[in-house]
Amino acid sequence: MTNNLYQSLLEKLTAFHQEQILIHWNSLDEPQRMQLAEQINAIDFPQLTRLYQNRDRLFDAAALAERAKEPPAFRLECDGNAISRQDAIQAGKDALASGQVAVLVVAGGQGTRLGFEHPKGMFPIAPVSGATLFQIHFEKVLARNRQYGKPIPLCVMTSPATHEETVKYFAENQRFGLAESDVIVFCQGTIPTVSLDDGKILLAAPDKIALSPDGHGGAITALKKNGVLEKLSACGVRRLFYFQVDNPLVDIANEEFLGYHILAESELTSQAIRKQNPQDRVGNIVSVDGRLHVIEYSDLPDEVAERRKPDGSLEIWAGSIAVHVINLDFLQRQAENAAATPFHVAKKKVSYVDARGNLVKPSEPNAIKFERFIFDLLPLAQNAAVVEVDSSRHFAPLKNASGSPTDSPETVRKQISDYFIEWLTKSGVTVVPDVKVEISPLFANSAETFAEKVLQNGIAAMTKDAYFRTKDDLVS
Ligand code: UD2
Repeated sequence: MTNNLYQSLLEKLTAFHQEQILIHWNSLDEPQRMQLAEQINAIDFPQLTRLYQNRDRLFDAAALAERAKEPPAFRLECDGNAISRQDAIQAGKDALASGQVAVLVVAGGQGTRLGFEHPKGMFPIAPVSGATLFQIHFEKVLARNRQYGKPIPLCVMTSPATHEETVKYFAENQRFGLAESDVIVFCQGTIPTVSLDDGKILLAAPDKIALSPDGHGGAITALKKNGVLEKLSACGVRRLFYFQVDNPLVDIANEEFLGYHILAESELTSQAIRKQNPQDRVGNIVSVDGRLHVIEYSDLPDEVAERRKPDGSLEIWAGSIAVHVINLDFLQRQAENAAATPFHVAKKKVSYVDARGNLVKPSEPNAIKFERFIFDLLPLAQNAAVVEVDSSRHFAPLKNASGSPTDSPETVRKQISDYFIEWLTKSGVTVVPDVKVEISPLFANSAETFAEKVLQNGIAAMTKDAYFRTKDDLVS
């Protein structure tokens, strides 16, 4: 029986020059052989072969960059926007009040740079309470949910590396108050990791293929495959608010942002921050021949990044912070079009088991991981739009380990605290230096609601660290 299995697998693999996968077959027991066979049968070999053969021309960022112009956008300091701020806010409120909005957070990444052994969303980041990224996001959704009296489904995309622990964490914490039916956790797909030199699929163990998540663009197929699009559509959802797990300052389901998207009749709208420096580590939203694209910071040539307008400001100013609103019907269409978004190549150091069964830990990049990016949907979207937001109020990405000068736990905590101190000072409260402040979204989810509460309770100064979660906390 397993001899037949071996023969049929060998035949399949030989056709694609991947027979090395079976090199340890004789030393495997029955269950291990079955596991390996299952993994082999799940691989799209023609696709993988095509990807490796075309690895140098899958995505031509240089050609895009040459023709890149600044994108049209709803700017922060501009009276000439085609849609007024008030109209946008009203349209966003209407969409939330009629239950048209769901939320998607991508949480499949492993936080390697952060040096954290668990799913990144479990990292304790709040400056006073120590709440995790997940808790902060869940409470923001719950706060919107209460504000509009409508459930806002929260979809969480995990990867095989983060799925089980994430599911367990949500259950242990009763989903931070969200109803079970409103939290949809689904796992993204994977793709084999291949050797940089010859495209051979690497083995993570004698009975295991080295697989890596297929990028956040994998959300498009995973949402469909797991029945999430269908489920959301059946609940009347029409727009998906998308963000990354590592940004605790994201203003989830912000009304104004949703409203611009709706009134501009856009299928995909992205938030942008004004870049401070040409080399800022964010994607660059650009316009090429009338379509929007994102060019990663690592792919934008310096001479393009440094181009200036006559007033001295950067021409390629729009930094993507990976916050988007995407129409559900647009996603449905793209999910049916397997070739909708291109794959990108990431050259990485990947440990593997060699022909003798030894684990090799390379010191130089030895492997290719193929990934899809959600923002490659931009050029396909009708009326794609860009909305500028203030970086200090919307973006505090947690990327690097403690002690790093930027995007580290310490810098992110300070940014969160500074953000809330601004709410206090705007409300007329004096905050003494070095005090840390945190405001739970369940207490107030905007500076305006916070100011109302301060007014009602009369509070003059903050002299020690404060965490506002219930009205009893409004005592200085
Ligand atoms: C991302 C963006 C960059 C900028 C920046 C803002 C890309 C390629 N670049 O850079 O343009 O917007 O974020 O912070 O996206 N993820 C998955 N599955 C995967 C891969 C990633 O869920 O297979 C999630 C991951 O959990 C994280 C997010 O996607 O929430 C971004 O991944 P990253 O940290 O690798 O991206 P980064 O920081 O290079």
